[in-house]
Amino acid sequence: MLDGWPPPILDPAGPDAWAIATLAWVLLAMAALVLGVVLAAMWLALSGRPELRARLGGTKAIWIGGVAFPVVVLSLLLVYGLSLTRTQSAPLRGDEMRARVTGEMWWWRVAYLDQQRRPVLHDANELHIPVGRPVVLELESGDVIHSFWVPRLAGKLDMIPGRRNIIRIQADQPGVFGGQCAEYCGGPHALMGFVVVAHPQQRFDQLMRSRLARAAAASATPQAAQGARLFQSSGCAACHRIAGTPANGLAGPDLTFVGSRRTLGAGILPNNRGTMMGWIANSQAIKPENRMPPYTLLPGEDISALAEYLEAQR
Ligand code: HEC
Ligand SMILES: [Cu+2]
Repeated sequence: MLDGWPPPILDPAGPDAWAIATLAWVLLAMAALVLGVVLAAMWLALSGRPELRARLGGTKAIWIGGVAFPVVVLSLLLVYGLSLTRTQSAPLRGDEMRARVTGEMWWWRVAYLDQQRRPVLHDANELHIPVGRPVVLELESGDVIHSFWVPRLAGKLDMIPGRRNIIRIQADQPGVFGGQCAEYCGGPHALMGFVVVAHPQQRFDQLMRSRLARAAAASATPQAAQGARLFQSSGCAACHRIAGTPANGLAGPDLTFVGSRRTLGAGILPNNRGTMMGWIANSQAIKPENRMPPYTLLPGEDISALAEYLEAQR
């Protein structure tokens, strides 16, 4: 089973997700209570004593039960709901960690931003964050409307072409949190998953430092030289970028750190040598209609060399 996917929706691990889950339970409890009152009134109306039934049909009962009761209950719930979700519209502090996530058919482009909001590190389908700190995400779309949703960390927010929406997520414990595109975007939309990994601050800083260094250096993996050559000659490099190599395609996910990703195919497969080979050989059989062509004509040893090369990209 994949860590965190499909994501549970009522198991919050951060403040905004907690507010939403609490509100969901309170609304459910109130709805159940009102249903109970209505059923009891119905039962009395059908089989109560005659004078009670007469009173239930009177004008006063209608004003109280049909107008005053719903107005009071719904107003209280509205005020409670707004107070509970107040933090979600609180102003930003300005020093939060920032990243940009762009919805693509049917995967996610990820860029880590510096304090001036310039991209410093590119990745895909996976986001690393520090525990206990709010993280501001700039949500954009490269094609159609998608919706970003990591239910254990925050609510959902649409990614709209030509717009930049801001969502805040926060994890209060280390862990792996699954996400899912929540707006139908065609084809394999249901297979458009996402992964957020929350690390203790120190571990997170260490990871970012090593990734920044890796992104700046030329990649040197001699044992996979064959794979590196095939990556160019088979056309992979036209769609995929690997920092420090001539591969700089942008049509598909950045593969600079693909070997360390928890998943392949945007959150849907565990990442290992076998799934990597299967994906390269025929991703269409795994995720029908996705935008990577099948490579069923490549010999097995080439697929294997490519997989070895890519698993070493970390
Ligand atoms: C026409 C563009 C294109 C070409 C050519 C292409 N890919 Fe892809 N590739 C994609 C797209 C788009 C995705 C994302 C698919 C999805 O998840 O919807 C992808 C996904 C992947 C992934 C999974 C990445 C992840 O994090 O989920 C790997 C690995 C990969 N490609 C390797 C290769 C290799 C190796 C080759 C060459 C043999 C190749 N690709 C050729 C477009 C391409
Ligand atoms: Cu979608």
